[in-house]
Amino acid sequence: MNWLDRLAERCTRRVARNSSRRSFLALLGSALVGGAAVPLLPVARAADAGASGGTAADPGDPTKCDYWRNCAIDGYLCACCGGTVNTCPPGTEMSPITWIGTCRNPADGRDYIISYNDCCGKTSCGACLCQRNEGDRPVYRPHTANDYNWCLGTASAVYNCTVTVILGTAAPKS
Ligand code: ABN
Repeated sequence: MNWLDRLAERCTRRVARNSSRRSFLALLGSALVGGAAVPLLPVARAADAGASGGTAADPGDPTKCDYWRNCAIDGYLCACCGGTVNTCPPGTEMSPITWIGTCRNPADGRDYIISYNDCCGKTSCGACLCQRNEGDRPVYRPHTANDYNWCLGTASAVYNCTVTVILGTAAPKS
C-alpha cells in the first residue's frame, strides 16, 4: 500500500499547489504585468495615430507645418487647437465643402488626396498657422485656391481651424 499512499500524496500536493492562494496571486500578477505591456505593442501604437507621435505608415507630427499631409494647407492646424489631425475641436462643426490637395506620403512614396476641411463655429484658433500652398492657384479661380474660408454649409461661418483628412490614393500619372 506504500506506493498507493505516495501516489495519493503526490496528487494531493499537486492539486494543492495549483489551487493555492500563492498561485492565484502569481496568476493575477502576470495578468497585471502583461496588461501593462499591451500598449507597447505595435497595434496599440498604430491606433494612436492622430495624436502627435505619428506611426510608420503615417509619419511625422500633425502639430507641425512640415507634416506630410499639410503640403497644401492654409490655416490653423486643428491638432494644435483641441482637435486632432482629422477631428474638429469640441464646439466646432466640420465644413462639408473643402479644398482638396495631393500630398506625397514619405512612408510609401505614394500620392494621397487630402481634404482640408475647415472647422467652424468658434473664433480663429490662432495656434500653428501653416501656409504651404502646394498646388494653390490665385483666388480668382476659387475651386483651385486654398485662401478661402470654407465654412460654408455649416451653422456658423466663423473659421476656427483646419483638419487634414485622407480621401484616398491619387492615381499614378500615366
Ligand atoms: N481655409 C482656411 C482659411 C480660412 C479663412 C481664411 C483663409 C483661409
